[in-house]
Amino acid sequence: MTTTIVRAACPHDCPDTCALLVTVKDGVATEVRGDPEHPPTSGVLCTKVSRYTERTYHKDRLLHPLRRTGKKGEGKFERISWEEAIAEIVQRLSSIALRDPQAILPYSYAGTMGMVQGESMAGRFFNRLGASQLERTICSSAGSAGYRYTVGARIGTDLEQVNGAKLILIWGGNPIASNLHFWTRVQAAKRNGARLIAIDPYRSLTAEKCHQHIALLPGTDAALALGMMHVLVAEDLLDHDYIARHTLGFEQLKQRVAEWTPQRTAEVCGISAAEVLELAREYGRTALAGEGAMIRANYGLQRVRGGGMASRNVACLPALVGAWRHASGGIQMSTSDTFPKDNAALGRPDLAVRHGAPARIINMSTIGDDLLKPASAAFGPKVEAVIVYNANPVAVAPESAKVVEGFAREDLFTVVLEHFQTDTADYADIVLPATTQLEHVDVHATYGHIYMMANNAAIAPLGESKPNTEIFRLLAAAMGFDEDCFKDSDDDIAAVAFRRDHPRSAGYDWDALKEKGWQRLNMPAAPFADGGFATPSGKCEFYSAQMKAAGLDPLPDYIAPYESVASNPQLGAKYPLAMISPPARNFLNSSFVNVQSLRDTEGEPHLDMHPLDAAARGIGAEDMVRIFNDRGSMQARVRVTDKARPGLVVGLSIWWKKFAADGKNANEVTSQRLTDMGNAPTFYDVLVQVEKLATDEPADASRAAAAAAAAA
Ligand SMILES: Nc1nc2c(c(=O)[nH]1)N[C@H]1C(S)=C(S)[C@@H](COP(=O)(O)OP(=O)(O)OC[C@H]3O[C@@H](n4cnc5c(=O)[nH]c(N)nc54)[C@H](O)[C@@H]3O)O[C@H]1N2
Ligand SMILES: Nc1nc2c(c(=O)[nH]1)N[C@H]1C(S)=C(S)[C@@H](COP(=O)(O)OP(=O)(O)OC[C@H]3O[C@@H](n4cnc5c(=O)[nH]c(N)nc54)[C@H](O)[C@@H]3O)O[C@H]1N2
Ligand code: SF4
Ligand SMILES: [Mo]
Repeated sequence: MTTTIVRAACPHDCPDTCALLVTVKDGVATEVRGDPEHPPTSGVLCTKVSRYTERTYHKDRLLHPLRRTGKKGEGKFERISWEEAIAEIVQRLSSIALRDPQAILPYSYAGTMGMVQGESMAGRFFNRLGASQLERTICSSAGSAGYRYTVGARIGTDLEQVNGAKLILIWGGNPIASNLHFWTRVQAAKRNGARLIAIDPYRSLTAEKCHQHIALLPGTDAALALGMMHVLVAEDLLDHDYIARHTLGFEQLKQRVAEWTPQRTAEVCGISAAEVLELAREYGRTALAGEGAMIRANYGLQRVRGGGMASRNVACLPALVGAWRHASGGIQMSTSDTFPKDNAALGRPDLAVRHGAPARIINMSTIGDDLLKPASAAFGPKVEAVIVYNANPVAVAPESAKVVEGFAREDLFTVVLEHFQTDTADYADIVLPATTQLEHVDVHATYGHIYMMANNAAIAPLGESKPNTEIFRLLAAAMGFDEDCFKDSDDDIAAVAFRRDHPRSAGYDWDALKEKGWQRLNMPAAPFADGGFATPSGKCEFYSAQMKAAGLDPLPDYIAPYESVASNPQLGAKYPLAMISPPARNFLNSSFVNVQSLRDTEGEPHLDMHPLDAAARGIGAEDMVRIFNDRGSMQARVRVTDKARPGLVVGLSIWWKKFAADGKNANEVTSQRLTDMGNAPTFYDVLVQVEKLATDEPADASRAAAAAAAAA
């Protein structure tokens, strides 16, 4: 028996991008562990990925290509060969491309965050084809836009410095579930005397363990930051030297925040004026005392109408109090832009230029509407084909009824590259089996730490599955694309992923990275201790000329949600409860929902509801309820709990629809309206009503039972 240990990287859409050690015995992966030597990972994995072999060797893994035999959505398929699959896809795509290649749309996100299995060969293929471009907005583009206007690039506090903080604001994030290795460091900081404050409408697992929890109304974070700035200015809790040397627009900011008294802020946020005052004082005093005052701003505050502005306002705070001076201060929203990726070499956007005008752009967050649009001068051609990889839009995209209607179109040709028969794969014409991270090569940047990460293939592909790259290589060859880049191996691609000529990744060497598994970027401990922001002015921009040019308010502002009782009383009268659907701990977006042990831990779709709201509707503990608005409805089992503040309901997500009693999930009620900047979705900007189901029987129990039996 031969046993080897292979160095790998977790592929999932999680800021931690852990370094993995995979034990392989006679060609079979038997264990996945965290690398004890990699500082961010420190030998620890989350529950999901420590069970990775369960997912890889799952009996439902797709192992050969399939062609649909039933109706769209029914999930009936027959086995076909790779030759048949490629020939059929190429025949369909070629005939559409003859008319207009822009009628073909790639749809992908971060099922794997690997740069090789992501937009490298796939990007080259769609660029060369002249297909529509996908605007990838579903997660972080609102916050990214707001942060970039202010700080210049998504660069922030180093994860490895968190231990030294004295005050940590966990703002719109639940790291125990979704950023575990940050939480480990928060615990270390707490042991050293740090105070932890969670800012979250919901008493999440994390908020429960902080010293203080500020339960503001969803979508009001921008106001809270304005109120804090008001107090910092009014009480002169300011780092005048840092402001003078490293910021732009302080005088205008001062005028703007004058109107945001603690009282007004408290009213908008649904909290007390004392909470606003104390938060600002504690933050300002800690930073001015030269101690680490850190903000971990996460995704919870971005998924509302004013999500970009909220992220911007929060990103202004560290510069006002000079918190950037301390390596354990500052703010981390994402570390993505720290990585000098070579996207031009990876996806070859230059190949698209041969078609003259740039291709039409479709926003992934409005896929529901866009699949239903007829051809028009403004829109361009009707979408006739969608190629889905690394994504599960039927479960994760907003306003699901529309998304389903779009994917159910008989005249739409859909190909899905997947590990499993997901809700989206049920609508495919052709399903292609993809390899998992244990079976292919990849290289990773991250969004929560600053190490480049390598993934070696640990085992051979299962069944007839192939890496995404290989699938696009086959398609390119069959389409007759003869550029050399379509012959690159996965190692060739990984070798050009980072720029060798950039100081942060100078001398990047794929062979060395593969052997070691990880390599820290060259970065100072405190990125903006002495200014040097990546904005046009080189300063932290309280006033942003770029925002003005984009038609936005150049100063921090508050943009109320589309849907809240205060901002839209008419809608609020009909649908008085705000609903959010943040990640469940044991799933990763919709990945892992089909892993039995993890689904057993989550149980079934739940809705957390405050006792007052439940009583007002005659809803008792554990009743089945229907959650609805004008867009749709879903069922869930209630948990009556004061974790949800009054007026708020919380449905942890993202369930596969086919595992729910009624075949639905939280995206039935979410909308396709976009954020103020970044064109991102507003998943947490939703009003609903909730009613008890007439009987305790789910509407379609047979469906859930059948799905459970099929998965068992
Ligand atoms: N286990 C697990 N880990 C994950 C994921 C997963 O699905 N499961 N998903 C991954 C992905 S794709 C992402 S983008 C990240 C997300 O990472 P996080 O942003 O940390 O996501 P959550 O853990 O849901 O934390 C969001 C918190 O924001 C709160 N919230 C909702 N609305 C508001 C609001 O208006 N204001 C404020 N202040 N808070 C609000 C929610 O109650 C929730 O507790 O996590 C990644 N990691
Ligand atoms: N209601 C609600 N909706 C949300 C959110 C929310 O909080 N609430 N969060 C949003 C966010 S932050 C995000 S990022 C999106 C996430 O949306 P997606 O990026 O679509 O994430 P997943 O649902 O995990 O689906 C990824 C799929 O990719 C597949 N996959 C993984 N690796 C590979 C591979 O190597 N090759 C191929 N071909 N397939 C692979 C997996 O099997 C999985 O089915 O969802 C969004 N939707
Ligand atoms: S999902 Fe996140 S915490 Fe879990 S192993 Fe992957 S990177 Fe680490
Ligand atoms: Mo995300």
